[in-house]
Amino acid sequence: VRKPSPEDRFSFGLWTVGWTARDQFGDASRPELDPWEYVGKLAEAGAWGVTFHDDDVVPFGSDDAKREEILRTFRKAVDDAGLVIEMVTTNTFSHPVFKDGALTSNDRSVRRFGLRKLLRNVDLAAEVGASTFVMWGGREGSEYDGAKDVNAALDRYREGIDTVAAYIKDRGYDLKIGLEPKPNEPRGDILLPTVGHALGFIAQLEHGDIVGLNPETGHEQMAGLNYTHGIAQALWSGKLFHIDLNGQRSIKYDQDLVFGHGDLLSAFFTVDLLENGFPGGGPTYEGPRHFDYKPSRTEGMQGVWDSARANMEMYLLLAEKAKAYRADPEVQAAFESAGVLELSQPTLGSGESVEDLLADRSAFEDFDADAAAEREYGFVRLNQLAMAHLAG
Ligand code: 3MF
Ligand code: MG
Ligand code: MG
Ligand code: MG
Repeated sequence: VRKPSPEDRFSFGLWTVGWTARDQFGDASRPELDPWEYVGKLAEAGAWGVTFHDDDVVPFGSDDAKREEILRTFRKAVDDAGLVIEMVTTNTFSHPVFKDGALTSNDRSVRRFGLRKLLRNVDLAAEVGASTFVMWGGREGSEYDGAKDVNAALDRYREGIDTVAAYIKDRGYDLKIGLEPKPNEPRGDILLPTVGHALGFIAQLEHGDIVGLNPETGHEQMAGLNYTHGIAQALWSGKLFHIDLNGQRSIKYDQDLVFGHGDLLSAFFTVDLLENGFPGGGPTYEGPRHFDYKPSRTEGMQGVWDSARANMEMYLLLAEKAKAYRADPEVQAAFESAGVLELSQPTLGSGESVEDLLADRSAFEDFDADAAAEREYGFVRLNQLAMAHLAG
């Protein structure tokens, strides 16, 4: 497979390659480098962009002078490396002050502090030229149903997101918000657990026009859901603003494996959708190919860079296979006989009213359901063609 290049628009969270592998049960297994030490290596590996949480670059609680100095050094390194800062996000989950959430903490003073931290980071995102402001509310949730008034929590969540969105508009920033759903971990249950919950929430916002989604592969799969269907519905809703690609093997703790190292077949169809769009046409994803993975704890610094490269290589391998799959005349014929393309045809004729449908005896009274039930769709053959391209 060819080498990744900036045209591929691959980007990485600084917290991915920068993860020192401290986990629930063990200490760090890798050294912590300064933030600017990662960017040159990312560019060398073929990445185009880098993303970060405020605290990934400037330690929590740094004073303004220190913050300015660190940001200057970091931005120079990013520029020197030729990378783009395409997305900025806010850490509202690490400091214990956020143990019951930021925007939905039961403690009002914590909510006000969380909102200020977010607004300050919106300014930074705009300043560094990011186009997406991701908000993952990892601590917004509960372990105990009695501990959270979910009606009030959603009111506060809406108030918080609307305040941030209104601020973006008021300042004239060219930024969109990407909400990142996750079902659980670190909270027992997190609010906005899936793509669908988040879409329902966005519909209730006053400034929902600039609020969309940043769905993560593993987050949907942790809930046993289909990631490709999730991003498909986000696309259909005009809300797929950004993506977090990674790997997850079934319903268990959040693994953050390399993209494609979890459910490979699902990853194939994810790339097929991102690269080739829906079979019958429709909205397409134009954003960056962003990875949110963790180099496994067994890996040293060599493993960090090998795993970063592996994400891009997996994506490019799958993109090649997905192109060949779509171009294959046998696949096109199988699409046709499976009705995949027929689904794009509206169910009612153009200008047909429900009265016309009721008057159409061929649609019901004279419809031979048993004969229609005889139709063979050939979905297994179609899937086998996909498998042959994937494994071949
Ligand atoms: C956790 C995540 C987060 C978010 C990030 C926002 C630390 O499972 O996925 O990574 O992606 O906070 O971009
Ligand atoms: Mg994640
Ligand atoms: Mg994850
Ligand atoms: Mg993520």
